[in-house]
Formats: sequence, C-alpha cells, structure tokens
Amino acid sequence: MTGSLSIAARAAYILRDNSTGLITKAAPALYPHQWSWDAAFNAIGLAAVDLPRARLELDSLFSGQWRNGLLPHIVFDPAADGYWPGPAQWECATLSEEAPSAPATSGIIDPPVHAIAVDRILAVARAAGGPEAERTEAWAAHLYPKLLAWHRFLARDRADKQTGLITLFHGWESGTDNSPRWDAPYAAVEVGPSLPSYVRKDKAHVANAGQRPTDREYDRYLWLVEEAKRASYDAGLLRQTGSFQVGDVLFTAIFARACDLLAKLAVHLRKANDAAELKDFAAEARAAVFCHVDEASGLAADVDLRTETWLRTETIAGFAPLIAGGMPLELRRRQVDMLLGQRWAGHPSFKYALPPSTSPCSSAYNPACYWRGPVWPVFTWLLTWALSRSSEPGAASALREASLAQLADETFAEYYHPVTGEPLGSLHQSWTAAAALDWLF
Ligand code: 9YW
Repeated sequence: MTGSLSIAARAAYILRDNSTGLITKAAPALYPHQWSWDAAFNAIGLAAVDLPRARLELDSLFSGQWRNGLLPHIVFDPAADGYWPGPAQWECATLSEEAPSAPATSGIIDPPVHAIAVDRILAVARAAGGPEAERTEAWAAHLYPKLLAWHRFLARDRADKQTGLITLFHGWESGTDNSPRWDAPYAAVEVGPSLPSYVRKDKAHVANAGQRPTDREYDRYLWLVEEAKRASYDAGLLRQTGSFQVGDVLFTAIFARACDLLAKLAVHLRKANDAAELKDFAAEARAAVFCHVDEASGLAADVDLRTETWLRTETIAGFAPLIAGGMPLELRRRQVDMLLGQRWAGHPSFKYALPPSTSPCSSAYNPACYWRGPVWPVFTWLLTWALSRSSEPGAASALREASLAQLADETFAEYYHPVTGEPLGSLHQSWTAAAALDWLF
C-alpha cells in the first residue's frame, strides 16, 4: 500500500476498533467513554468512511444533553469502567434537575466544535449524493434544535458580561487541561479539606507518568468538581462561588465559528430569526476574541475573571483569532507568520514543522507533558480547517503535509514530542485517526 492509503486504512481500523457500536471511545483504554469535542472530531473522520456512523456518533452524544441545553463533556458508557472520576463521582442527575437520568454524564462542558462537524458531514453527504445525502439532510434538520439549544446555553449561561468571552469553571472545559495558560488561576485554587481521597487510574495507561498532569494538578481538578457539585452545576451559582473562573479565547473563537455555521444551517432550514440570533452570537464572540489580542506578542490572551488579569503565556490558544476567522488582514498575516515561524512550528529543534501546544520559547514549555509542549494532531487539524477557510491555503497544506508525515508512524498517538517526534500519551487515539482520515479524504 502507498503511504497515504496505508495511513487512511489504519485510521479507519482504529475508529472501528474503538467503537462500542453506539459511540467511539476517545481512546481504547485511557478514555473508554465519549468525550464531547472528541465525538465531533471523530464524526468528521467517520464521515469519510461511514456516514451513518458519523451521524450516530453525534446522536449518541446529544442523547446526554441537559434540559437547559448544556452538552456535557463526557457521556459515560455504562458498560465501561476504568476512568475516574466516573458517574458515581459526578452524580449529575441527583444534584441537578437539568441533567438526564440516563445516560450518565459529567456536569461540565467542552469546546463547541459540533456545528463544525455537522457542516462537514453535510458537505461530504451532499458530494456523495443519493439516499445517504437525503438521510443526512433529514438528520441535520432533526439535530438542529439540539445544537441551537447548546449554543443558546453558551450565550445565556456562559458569556461573560464584561469581556464577552465564554466563562469556564474548570480547566477541563477548555479541553487543554494542564496548559500553562491556566497556571495562574489554578495557583489561586485552594483545595478544601473535604476533598474525598482518590486513586488516579489514568497514570496506569501511559508509559511515563511525567506525560500526564501532576497529582497536585489533579487535586485541583477534583476540587473544582466538588465546587461544581455544591453549586448543582448551576452557572449562576458558580459565578458567585467558583474559585476558578476564566474567559477562554480559544473556546470563544470556536463558538464564533460554530455559530456562523449553525446560522448557515438555520438559513438552509428557513429559520430566519434563529439565523439572525446566531449571527449576533458569532459577532459578539468574534469581537471578544479580537479585543483580547495582546499588541506586543500578537497572540490572544485568556482572562482570569476573578482578578481581571490577562493571561499571556505563549500557548497555542493564542492563535484563537485564526480559528475565529474574519480577522483584519494585517493581524491574520502576523499570526500566520508567527505560527509557521521560529517561535512555533518552525523552531529549529523540531522534527516536524508543527505547532506545539506551548511555544518552545516560553519558560512554561515542557515538550513531553500533555498540553505543556507536545504537538496534538487534532489541534493541527483544527488549524488547517480554519486556515483553509481564511484564504491561507498554503499554510494549511504545509501543516497538513507535516502532520501526515508524522502520522506515517501509524501509532496515532494522542500527542507527540516536538523534538524527537516520539508518540506520547495514549496510542490509537480516535481523534488523531479522525484527523488523518479527513486530511486524506
Ligand atoms: C482527561 C479525551 C480527552 C480530551 C481532552 C484531553 C484529555 C481527559 O482527553 O482529557 O481525563 O483529562 O485533554 O481535550 O477531550 O481525548
């Protein structure tokens, strides 16, 4: 088999092997449930090989949606064990009337890439034509109100009034769990004496525990879950009591782009009022992202909402304006040059010219540890997706080619060491396989 064909075939096998028949596990052992943003990326990859499964992936995820529109960051597979904290720790249906009694879910959120997935699945189906295209149109119309409720939830419950940024009450909600972008707000989180004792299960699934968050970080993660439980997962209460409250530029940028696409679907479904509402959400979110670009570095900065401080660590989230799209030409050129330049993908020590999760020029850079330095192929996919829609096809294809060269090792790792190119974290990670499939489709 030629290189590309072999990567695509292997990626398709991984998505099949990680399937329970209803969901695609985020990873075979480390993450045996359905994570929200993983499911959206996985659905994009599945669209290339199996449209019914792509649709099912999102249907399964949305079966865990809460009555208030919240789309939880994990929908638990009742048959799976081995991930902690599980349903018994989250206790969502007991603590919140908004949560469904089944399936069991977590009570926090993940970045809203779902409308991006629906748009991609529709495009693939329309290009294929025939009965699958008709089924996919009907499916999208059926899913649409749930997507709208999710976006309305974010605009209503999570948009911060001062900054316009989407508020997170837990670093997990950003999807970039231990990124140094959250070091300052986490340092201010005081773990209470009532944190239940626990045994981490995640460390058993990786070659080296140094590739995962530390125990100190985990204590804080679990303490924030306790705080969320005490507030019955209610955003209004968490704004009064939460000891971690940040405005996330990356989450907000994804929301802006996803609102554009949901508005497009609303127009297609002849829902003019919804489309106008979604366009407003998009405009507000995009403006908030652009307002938080640090003039000196050219990167977007998150905000610690409790101290009203900008968080300027050089992480990949600083490229949020590229994800949001629609930025002034000058800023776009500056960001693209920086992304490909020596502070990022073009760093001379790197094996592949790919952007790491934290700049090698930052004092927080740790090339082997999770979101503190490694390259995440799924994030590279998101950047290529955005760049190719922002009149930057050259940058998009350079990143795509470099990532596919890396993925030719066929480990489909969760993340990679930028200098050695070594696969790290979990292997056979679903969203890494999905990214490869979409690139090769
Ligand atoms: C955890 C599943 C998830 C991703 C997150 C990533 C990691 C899980 O894995 O978090 O237990 O910390 O940070 O973005 O959705 O792939």
